[in-house]
Amino acid sequence: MSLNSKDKAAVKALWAKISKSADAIGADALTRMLCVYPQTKIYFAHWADLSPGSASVAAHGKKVMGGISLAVSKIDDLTAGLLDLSEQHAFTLRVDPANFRLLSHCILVVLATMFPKDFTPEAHVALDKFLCCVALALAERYR
Ligand code: HNI
Repeated sequence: MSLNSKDKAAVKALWAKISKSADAIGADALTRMLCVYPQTKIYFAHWADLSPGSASVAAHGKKVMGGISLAVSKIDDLTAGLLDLSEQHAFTLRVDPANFRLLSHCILVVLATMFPKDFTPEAHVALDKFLCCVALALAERYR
């Protein structure tokens, strides 16, 4: 899976429209992941409150979207750009990389609901490919 120049342009154009809402997107995507795929709660058992919209969920949603923002800026070389984050998820956090696709799916759902006009089929396919590439880059350091 690789992104062509059309995909990259579509991702950047969508990101330009949605990035100011990144915190809200992150909080909703994380809330959905924890609700729809409750097995993901295992990684956040140390938080005081995992309920929808809690301060921990909001703070972490913001961090995740910071990671997505970094990925957009490193879109031409995601493997190198996300290597530190991959290292952290693989060795410190020990997150099963299968979970990356679950969060990616939730991000897509949130974008579709928050930005129905901008989330055209073309934007959808570009973002889906981008998030697959992000997940692949995050899995780089696992083995
Ligand atoms: Ni993830 C921490 C980015 C998917 C579990 N994660 C981070 C941080 C960023 C980040 C950025 C903060 C690192 C730091 O503090 O330096 N995570 C991303 C991105 C994705 C992702 C871009 C995928 C799109 N992370 C996931 C998934 C899980 C996950 C799918 C588990 C289901 N991440 C964590 C955990 C932490 C974390 C756990 C530490 C949180 C904490 O509060 O201790």
